[in-house]
Amino acid sequence: MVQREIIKTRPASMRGKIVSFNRINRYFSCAKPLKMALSRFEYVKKFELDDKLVPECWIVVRLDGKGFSKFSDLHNFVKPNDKRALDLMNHSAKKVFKEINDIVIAYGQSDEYSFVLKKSTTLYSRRSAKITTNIASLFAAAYTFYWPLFFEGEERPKMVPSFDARAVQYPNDQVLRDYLSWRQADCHINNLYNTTFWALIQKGGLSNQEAGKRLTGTFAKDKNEILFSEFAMNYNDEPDQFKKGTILVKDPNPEDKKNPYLELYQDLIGDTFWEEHPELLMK
Ligand SMILES: Nc1nc2c(ncn2[C@@H]2O[C@H](COP(=O)(O)OP(=O)(O)O)[C@@H](O)[C@H]2O)c(=O)[nH]1
Ligand SMILES: [Mg+2]
Repeated sequence: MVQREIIKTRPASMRGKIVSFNRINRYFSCAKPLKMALSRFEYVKKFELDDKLVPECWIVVRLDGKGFSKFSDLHNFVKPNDKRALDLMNHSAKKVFKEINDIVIAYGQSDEYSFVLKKSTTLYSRRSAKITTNIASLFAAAYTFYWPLFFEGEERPKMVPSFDARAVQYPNDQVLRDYLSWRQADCHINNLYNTTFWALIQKGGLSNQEAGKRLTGTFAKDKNEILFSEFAMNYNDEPDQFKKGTILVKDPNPEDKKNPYLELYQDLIGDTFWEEHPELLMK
């Protein structure tokens, strides 16, 4: 249809000849036919859904490694925690932090990371898909790019890692704090379970199935007791990075200008952390 309109008005020198569409466009200096084509097709934009996040809410983007059970096995991650993998997650998160000014705080554990954007952010006009895809792709690219820094002697991972991401809106400070507390509680529960599970296997000689069975129906105090009485392990002595996950915030007075972040492994469920960083919730 568009082509026919153009052909009708093309110059005598081109009439009756098979002339490339490009050449016709060039003759008309591109402007007119392209514009016509644009307006003819532009209606397709109406099929796009508006996914703008509402104003004045905290935005949390949580990404999660896809198929990381398999990914961690393939790369022989230390069980239950591989410090190299966790540090690589933190390093990749810092890259995201650096690129996106409006991130206030981030929290990571296992194969997941949450990024909190300030309430007033206008990043991508608050369009959910734009924000989540940008953060997830940046993170995945950084994870691959920085792999050799953490996995010595390896140029890159053996398979391409990927992360899914979602954006969730939290309408006030309390819900935001509860969200972060939820992720940290998840870290604690999983880590206590995994630490006991792998102690039963690696030190106690149980099979995976036997260890799983042994832990069925146990509470936190039972797992602490198994670790203490059977393996002389005090769960409290496990590294804070494993027990608490990683909190990332900007360092107001960085010693190293290239690394202007504080990597904290501390409790964020209680009030202390928030009292020490009152500026975070003012954003
Ligand atoms: N060995 C090991 N595995 C890890 C570590 N961090 C994450 N993982 C693996 O990643 C998985 C993350 O859980 P989840 O997202 O539910 O599993 P996914 O759907 O396979 O990505 C865990 O179950 C572990 O198998 C680590 O430090 N060491
Ligand atoms: Mg995962």
